Amino acid sequence: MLVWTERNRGNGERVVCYQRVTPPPGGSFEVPSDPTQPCPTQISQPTDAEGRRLTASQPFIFVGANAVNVAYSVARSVQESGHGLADIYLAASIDGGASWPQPPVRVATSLVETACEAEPPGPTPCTSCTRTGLGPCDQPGERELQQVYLSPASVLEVNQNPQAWRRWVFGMRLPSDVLGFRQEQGTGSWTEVKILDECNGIPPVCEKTLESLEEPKAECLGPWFFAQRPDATARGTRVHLAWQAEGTDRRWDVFEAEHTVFGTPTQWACANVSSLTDGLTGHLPAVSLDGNPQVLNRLWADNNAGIWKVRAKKDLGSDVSISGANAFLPDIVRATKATPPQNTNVYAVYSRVVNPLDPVDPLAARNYDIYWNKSQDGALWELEEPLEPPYPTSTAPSLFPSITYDAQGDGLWIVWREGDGPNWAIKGQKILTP
Ligand SMILES: [Ca+2]
Ligand SMILES: [Ca+2]
Repeated sequence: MLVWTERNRGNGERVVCYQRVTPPPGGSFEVPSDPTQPCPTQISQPTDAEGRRLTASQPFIFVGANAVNVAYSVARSVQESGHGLADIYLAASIDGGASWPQPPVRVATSLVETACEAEPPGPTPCTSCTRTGLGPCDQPGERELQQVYLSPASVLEVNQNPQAWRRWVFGMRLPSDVLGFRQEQGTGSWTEVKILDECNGIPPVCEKTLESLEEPKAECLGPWFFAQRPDATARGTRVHLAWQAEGTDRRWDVFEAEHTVFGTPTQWACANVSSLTDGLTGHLPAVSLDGNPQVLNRLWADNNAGIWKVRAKKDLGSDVSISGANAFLPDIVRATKATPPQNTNVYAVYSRVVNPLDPVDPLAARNYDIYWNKSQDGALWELEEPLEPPYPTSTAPSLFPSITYDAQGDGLWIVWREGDGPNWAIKGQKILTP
């Protein structure tokens, strides 16, 4: 199953697209860069309940036994007022992604003018700043309450005894909240959990502006601030979330939070994954919670020794580089093959710059290729391998790789974005048939 963001050439808005691919026997497929239809299946909706145009991005897909969740970020079109705000939506399928009968639901809401807050610093204390109903915030000392939700992720938590489940959608509320929204089985409502408040206390006060992303203030450092690029994984009632935020060394660093007991959904344990004091950047985390017994594997990209590499850390072990130089954008999967012989390897995929001589912005349009690596235990890794031809010789940037097993559990697939210029294709290639 694929999700991606596509720009509608008619009106310029972005939409979240979905396609269920039946892997062809040839071992590769392509979603071309210029499809006749903008989307095989459009997940996101073009307008909100009030008829305003929307633009959608940042899709995250979770695939369970029959449950498929697609969480994504939605902002108002720049053609509409209030386009600096953003919400989180969730589309859910219960038949393995074959149909999406219900419209997506808004999990985290900022796009309603129903509340006002005190204008800081506020010449007079605000005693009644919350309103119900639409209307401008026209009282002295008031301004419209603005909340921006970004970077969604989603999983399903399943309890065996008694049998029960809940949906989780994770999201970041600028500048300082790492949130979980939970929906219990049989209910339609969503309850917010402030994950970091459960384990690190209340964040320091920090001016909440998008501009702070450029130049964070001294008090805007730590696991709360400007959190983004999450990945989430779940097995049973063990739910694991990782993200990047401003470390105390004023670099991106990787943080994580884990919840394990179904009956206490507000209880999370938090930790940092990359070093907060080494002066180095650690970012772009990917996590997998699989195997029997369960193993937690993490990947991220960091510039240890001045060279960008992908690092791996298993459970409580130490971290290790697993890639060649100039590697970014990792993804990870542990084999979940259903039929014997059981394959318990863990696989990593990432993009690497092919010709790194020009030390420019690493995410600029240069030639990246896709590499992958595997480990039997998640601690010791083998030598990386490029994709089979023709992709090692493609001169276009090959970026944003994902890795997964197919539904039969016997084929390992890498899917990535391929192409120069404004139009990109999505490519898929099988690398392994155990
Ligand atoms: Ca660091
Ligand atoms: Ca390439």
